[in-house]
This record gives sequence, C-alpha cells and structure tokens, in this order.
Amino acid sequence: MISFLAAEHNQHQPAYEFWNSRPEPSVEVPARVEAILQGLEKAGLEAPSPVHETDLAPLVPALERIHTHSYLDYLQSAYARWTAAGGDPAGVMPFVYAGRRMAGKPEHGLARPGLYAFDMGALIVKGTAPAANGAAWTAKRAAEALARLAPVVSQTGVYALCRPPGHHAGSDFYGGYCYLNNAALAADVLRTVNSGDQFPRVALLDIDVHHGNGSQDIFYKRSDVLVVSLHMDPAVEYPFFAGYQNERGLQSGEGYNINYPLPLGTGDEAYRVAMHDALDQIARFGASACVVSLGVDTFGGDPIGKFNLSRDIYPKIGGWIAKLGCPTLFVQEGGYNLTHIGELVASVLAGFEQKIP
Ligand code: Q9C
Ligand code: ZN
Repeated sequence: MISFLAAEHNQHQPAYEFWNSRPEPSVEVPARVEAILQGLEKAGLEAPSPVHETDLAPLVPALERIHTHSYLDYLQSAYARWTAAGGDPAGVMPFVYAGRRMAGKPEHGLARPGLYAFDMGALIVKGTAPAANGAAWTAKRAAEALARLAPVVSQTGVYALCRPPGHHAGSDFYGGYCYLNNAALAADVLRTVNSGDQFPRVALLDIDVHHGNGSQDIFYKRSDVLVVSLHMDPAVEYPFFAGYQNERGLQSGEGYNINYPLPLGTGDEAYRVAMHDALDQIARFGASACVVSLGVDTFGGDPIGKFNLSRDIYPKIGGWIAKLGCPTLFVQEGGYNLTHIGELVASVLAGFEQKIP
C-alpha cells in the first residue's frame, strides 16, 4: 500500500496539555511516527513517500472549503501574535474563553485563542502551523494518489501518516491535539477531484476512540459526505459535548451523520457488532470512496483510550472495511501506546490489503 508522510511533523513538540486542572506530559509526540514507521517495516509494508510541500498558499483554496478564512489566518499567525503580545513562549493556550453571549472579536494576541480553542489540549508552539500544514498536504497528496490509482487498481488503499492528527478540528475551532482536519480535507478533495464526478458520495468512517467532533461539524449540513463515528460515550468521556446518537445532521445533511457512542470498556465482540452496523450504513449510502479516520487508541493498552480491544481485532477491522469494495484512504488520527501503535496500524492496513475475514 502506498503511503505519505511530511517530515515537518517533527517541528510540533508540545510539552504538555491541561487535564483536570493540571499540566500533563503530551502523549501526542513525534515518537509516534517513528513507531508507526517501524510497524510498517516489520509488517513488510512499503515506506511512506516524503511529502515536500510546506507552502500553505497553494493549499488554501482546498482548506477554505472546510475551514473558515479567519480560523486559518488565526492558526498560521497565532504563535507570533501570542509571543509579540507577551504570551509565554512555551506555547499558545487560551486563559479566557469567548463564553456565551460574549460576541466581541478582538485581534489581541492573548485574546484570540479564546475564540477558536475548545479545550486546553492543543498547545500551539512555534512549529505547530508548519507541522499541521505538512499533515494537511499529506492528506491531500494521498487523496489525489487514491483518485489516480482507483481506476487502474481494484481494491485500492492509500495511507496518510498525518501528524498532528485532525478529527477534533472543526470549521473554526481546534482542540484534542488537532489543528487542521486532515481526514475532512481528504474527503472533500475526493469529492471535488475530476470535477466531482469520480466520487459523488464519500463516506468518512471515524474509528478513533474519541468522537470526531471536528469532522461532524464540517460535514453536518452536507449529504455528499456521510460521517460515521464509533467512540467512547461522550456522556462520560472526552469530548463530552458532542458525539451523541441524536446528532444526525442538519438541513440537506439530515440523516448523513451517524454516531455510535459505546460504553467504556467496550471489547472486541461489541465493537464488531457496532462496526458491522456502521459498515452496513456506508454500503446503503452507496459510498464511491471511503476515508477512514484511523485512530488505534481503541486498543486495551492505550494510555488514554478506555476501550478494551485486543490486538487480534485490528487485521479484521481492515478486512471488514475492505469488504465495502471502495477505494479507501486511511488517515492517521490517535493511538498513544508507543510499544503497540506500529503493529496496530500496520495490522489494519495489511488486513485491508489481504481482505482478512
Ligand atoms: N489524560 C486524539 O486522539 N485528552 N485526540 C485526554 C487524558 C484529550 C485525543 C487526556 C484527548 C484528545 C486525536
Ligand atoms: Zn483519539
């Protein structure tokens, strides 16, 4: 399976996130990429092709279809404006949020983060924007490769090794280690490639253990991208305020957003049942391509995820997805067990290629 990776990910090294009033060491670290590379190699999967683009300008037309202009402007300039305004050089983190019925939109470098961040889990350091841009480029390159390959190779799969991840980033907000929504960008690129005729209906299947609230937000009023997410019940876990079953889409998008909130401790069998329901929905939708937000923080040994999946289910997950018969783009999201992340990711990809039952 061909895959892509931008070296700029390494510029994003946030030292901490806030959780339960305390700074905690980041789990979303560059070593995740190294561990995934080793996993791919060990499984005999080919090494990712380097993505060299770092310039944002040529990516803006595609990005502005999923993120607002003002949010993109914020992200690119946040660190410089923060430090210029006296912000701590350790990174950008809001300390006053734009609360309900507070409609002011000041430009001040210390104020703006409170307009766009929805949590205290996504520090912006000096290299965050370049890294996020590299990940977005990676997703776009991968989507374009999938579009090129799909007519000539049956059962095409492509892997985008994106870091930082993206599924918590919405049209004008960020959080949960995510800044630009790589998977949403890929899905929209697939929708629009070749005048939009090649893939009229795209499914975004989110199997990260956390609800993909950003992806849900971006496609909530669209019927051409079906968003399906399996995740820990938000009533008791992050991101708490989205991911419920009654969130089904709005206007033309009504019925095109499907959430599967699952109990903490969910194991292989319950997960298999939910996943098959999700895949049935995607088949019924008539997806012409599928983007998978591939988080492996569903693993029982993950330090922050609270599902209990065993390593044996990951090749099967890949095989079940393969049964859809769609050209499929895997986009890396979470997964924080550095000992196992490589094996888990490679298992899904190999399971897809080998159609493991
Ligand atoms: N100590 C992704 O997986 N922080 N984001 C939980 C627990 C928020 C996860 C910290 C989790 C965000 C892409
Ligand atoms: Zn996650």
